[in-house]
Amino acid sequence: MHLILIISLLISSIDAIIISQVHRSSLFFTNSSCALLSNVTLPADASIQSCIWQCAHQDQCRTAVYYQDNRTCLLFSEDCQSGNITSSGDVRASVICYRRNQGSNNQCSPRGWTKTGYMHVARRLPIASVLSNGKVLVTGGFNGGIPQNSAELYDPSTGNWTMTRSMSVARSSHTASILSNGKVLVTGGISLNSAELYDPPAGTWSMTGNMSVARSSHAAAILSDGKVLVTGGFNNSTSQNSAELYDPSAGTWSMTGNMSVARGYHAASMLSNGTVLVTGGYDGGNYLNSAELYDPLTGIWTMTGNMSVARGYHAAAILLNKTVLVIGGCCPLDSAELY
Ligand SMILES: *[C@@H]1O[C@H](CO)[C@@H](O)[C@H](O)[C@H]1NC(C)=O
Ligand SMILES: *[C@@H]1O[C@H](CO)[C@@H](O)[C@H](O)[C@H]1NC(C)=O
Ligand SMILES: *[C@@H]1O[C@H](CO)[C@@H](O)[C@H](O)[C@H]1NC(C)=O
Ligand SMILES: *[C@@H]1O[C@H](CO)[C@@H](O)[C@H](O)[C@H]1NC(C)=O
Ligand SMILES: *[C@@H]1O[C@H](CO)[C@@H](O)[C@H](O)[C@H]1NC(C)=O
Ligand SMILES: *[C@@H]1O[C@H](CO)[C@@H](O)[C@H](O)[C@H]1NC(C)=O
Ligand SMILES: *[C@@H]1O[C@H](CO)[C@@H](O)[C@H](O)[C@H]1NC(C)=O
Ligand SMILES: *[C@@H]1O[C@H](CO)[C@@H](O)[C@H](O)[C@H]1NC(C)=O
Ligand SMILES: *[C@@H]1O[C@H](CO)[C@@H](O)[C@H](O)[C@H]1NC(C)=O
Ligand SMILES: *[C@@H]1O[C@H](CO)[C@@H](O)[C@H](O)[C@H]1NC(C)=O
Ligand SMILES: *[C@@H]1O[C@H](CO)[C@@H](O)[C@H](O)[C@H]1NC(C)=O
Ligand SMILES: CC(=O)N[C@H]1CO[C@H](CO)[C@@H](O)[C@@H]1O
Repeated sequence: MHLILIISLLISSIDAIIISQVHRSSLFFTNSSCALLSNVTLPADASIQSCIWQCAHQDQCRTAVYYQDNRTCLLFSEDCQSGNITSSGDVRASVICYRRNQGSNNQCSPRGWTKTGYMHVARRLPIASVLSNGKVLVTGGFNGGIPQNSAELYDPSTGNWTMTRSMSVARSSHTASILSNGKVLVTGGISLNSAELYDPPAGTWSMTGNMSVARSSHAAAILSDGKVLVTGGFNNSTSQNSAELYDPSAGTWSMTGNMSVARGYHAASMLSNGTVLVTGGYDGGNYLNSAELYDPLTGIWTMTGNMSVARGYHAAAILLNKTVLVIGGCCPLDSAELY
């Protein structure tokens, strides 16, 4: 028999609604679709309220599950309900659905894809940047083959997109990098050597120094000193071996060492020791298996081991243990390898 109490109360100083569903003589499995944020063992004098308090003080927490028997308080990042946290058996537990917004539904989002708001402009090859305020800035890309200058912001809290000011120049196959001052540097695009900066609080763009070389389908990496390294790319149809550095404090570019191989459609990954690894790409005629390392202290590139296959238009990700995972690539590849 489940005794379900629904109590709504406002915790002072926190703009939130607590809905407490207290299930007694029940075992709650936590293999639900909700993502576990943390698992806290509360002290002996703890209560359900202490578990609510834990949740109320974590920005991402939506649901708390409290096991009375062993004072375990589990916090989840989504709105869960008893239907998702299956109950059976005879262990005493309490599920507290904590809701930050009265409007949010009292349900746990299933894992997988959920539709969210539509952008105002359809885009191929847009570039997305997560800003420090949590919003996502999307810039440029092609619409019907035409590069776009428009930009829009995604607000994760509402799922809505709003247009922000447009870039001065239409860009696709460009790069976007978040600087340590929170501004976003966009560089190049088809036949473009120009670069501009987006200021998130003001929502405005301003031109900054030009690169020496027009670059599209190039790659950018932020160095540990805050400078931005751009590498290769295409000036019209010619693949480039050069690389340049942007100094955010001066707003200027300077050439740095050339790569050994001219490449576009490659990937640049920042290794944990500050070295930049560039992998594969396309030189205008062939896909590339080669990889090279940039040393920011000397500005010199050195070849490193080849990948087992040539990859262009691929993706690279840094794993938590610092290993680099390169994935897929042109035409199309299902293989992946680790550096
Ligand atoms: C959750 O785990 C329980 C016990 O292991 C199992 O019986 C149940 O089918 C699982 N539910 C889901 C949705 O995976
Ligand atoms: C919570 O932590 C305890 C102790 O470390 C562990 O036994 C338990 O399995 C954890 N529960 C979950 C859902 O991770
Ligand atoms: C507390 O009890 C619950 C329910 O039996 C169990 O899932 C959890 O692992 C327990 N946690 C600890 C730390 O024993
Ligand atoms: C969680 O609850 C939602 C809403 O009731 C449901 O759509 C979803 O399938 C449930 N997920 C699981 C894993 O039971
Ligand atoms: C930057 O390059 C563009 C052409 O790509 C040119 O119109 C502009 O004057 C240049 N700006 C500076 C500061 O050199
Ligand atoms: C692009 O390449 C052409 C040669 O194809 C060269 O004349 C031009 O200076 C280059 N422009 C830039 C900005 O790199
Ligand atoms: C690069 O391509 C653009 C557009 O196709 C063209 O207008 C420009 O003349 C080309 N530049 C060079 C240097 O080939
Ligand atoms: C870098 O490569 C360019 C050609 O892409 C060449 O003009 C330049 O001299 C090279 N720079 C150095 C330092 O080798
Ligand atoms: C950084 O790591 C790379 C790849 O492991 C290595 O080749 C390079 O020598 C390291 N650089 C320094 C300064 O340790
Ligand atoms: C790397 O691959 C290139 C061809 O893409 C080849 O010329 C070169 O010898 C290879 N290097 C090593 C060390 O295998
Ligand atoms: C890092 O993780 C990868 C993938 O699991 C693994 O192959 C590799 O050996 C790990 N490296 C280290 C240094 O633990
Ligand atoms: C996902 C989504 O579209 N969210 C909201 C965007 O804003 C309108 C109101 O302008 C809401 O109705 C949507 O639910």
